[in-house]
Amino acid sequence: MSAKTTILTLPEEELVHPGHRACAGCGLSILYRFGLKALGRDTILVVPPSCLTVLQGLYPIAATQLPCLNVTFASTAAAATGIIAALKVRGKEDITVAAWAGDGGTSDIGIQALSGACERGDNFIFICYDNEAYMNTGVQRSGTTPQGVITTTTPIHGKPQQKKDMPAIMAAHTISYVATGSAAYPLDVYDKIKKAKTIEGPKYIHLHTPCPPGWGFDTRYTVKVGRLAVETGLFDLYEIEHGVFRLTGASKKLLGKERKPVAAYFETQTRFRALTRARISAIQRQVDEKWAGYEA
Ligand SMILES: Cc1ncc(C[n+]2csc(CCOP(=O)(O)OP(=O)(O)O)c2C)c(N)n1
Ligand code: SF4
Ligand SMILES: [Mg+2]
Repeated sequence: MSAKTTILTLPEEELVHPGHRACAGCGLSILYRFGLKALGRDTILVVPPSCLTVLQGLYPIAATQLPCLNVTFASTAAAATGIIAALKVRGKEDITVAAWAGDGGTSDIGIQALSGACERGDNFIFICYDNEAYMNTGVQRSGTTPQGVITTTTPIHGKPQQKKDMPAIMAAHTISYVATGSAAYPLDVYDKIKKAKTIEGPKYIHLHTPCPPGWGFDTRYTVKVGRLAVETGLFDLYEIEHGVFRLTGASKKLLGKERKPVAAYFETQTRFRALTRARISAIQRQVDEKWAGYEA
């Protein structure tokens, strides 16, 4: 891979304006800024209903500089397919088509169109920002909400089910590039999106984006919370390139080292308040087993 981008080599041009409408401390807003820098001006965006539609606002006072189609939840990837076809007819295949959808719009409502586009091999980048609930409508649980999390639809004991493993589902489509990233490591995300642009066919990037009001932490701790998810081994940074899995960045550095206990992450957020000691121990065991697999 080419040299890693640093804050000194990051392009200065801003494609997201400072006056956007996301909450203070929004993890998505960090990665949208870095992500659009990586995608560049020759990009058409496709966005379903989500906090991102709020962040952007509507033309002519949108907070971003790129053309964007706001589409229905279920049709994000299908709309991207249509744009790719139209660009082909016009001989403009050098334009990048990038879908940005929330976890609800990706793992629940948009999954069939995404699966179809990937099975067809359409040339686009699908980016899921995972704030682990339906935040825009008031914190309802989604397929990627972790087990035990309190949401407005799992208000007493927390969500009983496990978090849906979207990157693994996308890797099962045998697409050429699947990667994960975190708002705590935006330069890593920048490099992964840049790399995705060079690969033909469908690319899927899954981003962990802490959300202060939905997760219950102070707006100044977004990066700290995002880092803890990685340092405890709960959310891992990796790439699956042409079927080959490798840990990257901060997760790769954890190999052979002692990870922080998962409880250190849970303590930072009120959404985990229903977790009992027994449940935390069970989650710690699951994480340890996953990492034993990585070490092996
Ligand atoms: C078919 C349909 N159902 C419900 C809604 C209402 N709705 C708008 S945004 C949203 C939440 C989206 O959640 P997610 O995709 O995780 O994005 P986030 O809001 O968390 O950024 C919902 C349910 C809608 N617009 N369309
Ligand atoms: S609710 Fe969460 S994801 Fe949505 S704009 Fe606010 S901080 Fe960002
Ligand atoms: Mg969400």
